[in-house]
Amino acid sequence: MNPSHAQPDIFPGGSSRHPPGPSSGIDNEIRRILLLYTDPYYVVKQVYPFGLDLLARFLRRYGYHVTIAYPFLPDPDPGKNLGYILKNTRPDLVGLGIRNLDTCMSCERHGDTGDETYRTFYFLPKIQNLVHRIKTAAPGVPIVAGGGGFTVAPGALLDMLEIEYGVAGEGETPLLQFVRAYPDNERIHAIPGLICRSNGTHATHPRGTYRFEEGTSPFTRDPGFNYALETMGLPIQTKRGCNQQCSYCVEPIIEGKRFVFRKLEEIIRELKWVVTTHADVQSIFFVDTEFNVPDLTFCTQLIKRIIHEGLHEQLCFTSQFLPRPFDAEFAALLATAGFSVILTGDSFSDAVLKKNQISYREADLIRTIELCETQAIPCTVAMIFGLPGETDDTIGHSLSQINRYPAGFLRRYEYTVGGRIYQGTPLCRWVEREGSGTHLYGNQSSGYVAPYYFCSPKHPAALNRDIERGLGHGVAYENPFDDDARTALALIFMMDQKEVDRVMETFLTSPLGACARSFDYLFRKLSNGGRTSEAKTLCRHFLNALMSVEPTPQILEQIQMVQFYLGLMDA
Ligand code: B12
Ligand code: SF4
Repeated sequence: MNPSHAQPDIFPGGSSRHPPGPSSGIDNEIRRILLLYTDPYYVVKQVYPFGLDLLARFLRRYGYHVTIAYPFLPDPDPGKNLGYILKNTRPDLVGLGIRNLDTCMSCERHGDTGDETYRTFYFLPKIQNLVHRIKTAAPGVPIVAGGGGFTVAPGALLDMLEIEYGVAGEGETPLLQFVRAYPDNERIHAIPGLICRSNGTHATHPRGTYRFEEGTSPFTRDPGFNYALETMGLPIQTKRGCNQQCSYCVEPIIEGKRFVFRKLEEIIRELKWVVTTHADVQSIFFVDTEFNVPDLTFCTQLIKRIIHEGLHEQLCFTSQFLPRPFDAEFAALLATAGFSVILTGDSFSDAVLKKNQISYREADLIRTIELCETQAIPCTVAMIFGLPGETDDTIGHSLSQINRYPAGFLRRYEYTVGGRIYQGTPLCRWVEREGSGTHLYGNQSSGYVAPYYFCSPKHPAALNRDIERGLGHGVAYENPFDDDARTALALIFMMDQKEVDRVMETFLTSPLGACARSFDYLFRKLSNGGRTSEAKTLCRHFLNALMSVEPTPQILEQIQMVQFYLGLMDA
């Protein structure tokens, strides 16, 4: 019997008692934990595996050896990467981090799933392959799934992936409890938030109350994903939850309808930690559902503290915001603190907003757009066309407002077409009530895990063509899995994973496009890391490659830059 199973209680997170983990000397079957980031879209948009990072930090506190790994890089073959990861980590447990099921977008030119009405990226088939490979290469090792995407449809995902355990919602405490209880079924079945599948049925245990780990452990970010921190912003959460009911949205399901706030002191302490430890990080992404809900009190206090501490002189900030609540005083504070705003501004039509239970109205959206303009705050308005209630007239109205407040230096528009139907959302309930048929595209599957959209008044591809005509241009999401971009990212990833020899070997045989995209980052990391000899080799190889092609102004500029770097190192 596993001696740790003799423990009568299960420690909640943040317990002040020292918990018996492997570090306490008590034998425990699970010691090495592999947390696998299963997001294929990282290859296109490098979003840091923040959820897994919090889990790793928490479990390490209890003495477990935890590795976060990414199977879609550096080799184009995930099977090869996964084989390498499993061999190196020899895990006793694999945690599958499922952040996204798909991209939520129905008109992706380069998407891998769809028909003549929609096209998108659907990630689950790739995740299924990973699970299959894990089971073959590491038979008997328990697999526990979790993450925002998983929480949307836990039962259906366990079935689809043919695994037994998952965690809905926040994973720190349930995963610790699982690790300590496994394989004792009785104890496993008592874990809040855990969902277990056996013989085709699911046993779900209500989620426990979440609380942030405050002041208990040092902050960390995994250096193996450093590039994500420098490009997409370093994620920090100030609270969890959303009390709104926007018809299409899964976030109240993922984070809960009630807010759990962090202590301001802790957020400031974390920001100061970023400044002292991450010199190359310029931007913080507050990954809250919306930064300015439920009202302006908490976020205003935070921004004032940021300014008071002078943190705005070292960092800039981004987050998602609702158009209401948002006033002139708040906008002025955001501007002083150096915020960029991603505005959840689904539609300019009050009829559509109302029908979709969205709390703000056109007047709020316009006022916030104007306030951002007055305060010179960079603002991206994120819209959705085709939600219930959308007609040619409402679309025409939204397009005319976009043209009235056009995209420019500080203002951008992004839009998606159709509302992705996810299990448990008001939109899903509405579709189920109304019955199948009109305005539904994609595949209705168990748990709504496969891409499935509501789109009115016509199918997504046709509606998108209308919108592009109305705007006079497309708002294209350029996200092809481009070969050069992929190779460049693989090089960068290897550098973050400290595989310098492999970086050098691959760089010297990579096409110019990949070298050009990765050179800056690689050179910076090599020279800052004291690897001058490798930095010089990198420069010389890149210079030779640049000199062997047609000398366009851009190539000449790059040649000058590399010569400048070489000069500095030779001086
Ligand atoms: C902030 C955010 C962004 C930011 C990220 C910025 C940054 N620098 O990190 C931006 C705007 C860039 C972004 C981009 C995208 N996003 Co986004 N994003 C979010 C948001 C609001 C928060 C994510 C977050 O970091 N949360 C904080 C972390 C700590 O929480 P967590 O991930 O939930 O982790 C906890 C638990 O889930 C659990 N857990 C996590 N992993 C695991 C693993 C195991 C084994 C266990 C047991 C538990 C567990 O424990 C963690 C700690 O408690 C979520 C919605 C939400 N509220 O979750 C959407 C969300 C995840 N995004 C979504 C989407 C669709 C995207 C994009 C695909 C959009 C697009 N088309 O480009 C891209 C994907 C990019 C990528 N490569 O992943 C969807 C995914 C839905 C789906 N289809 O599955 C969500 C749910 C939003 C929505 N309303 O639909 N996103
Ligand atoms: S869209 Fe924003 S405000 Fe609406 S439910 Fe989702 S997270 Fe909350």
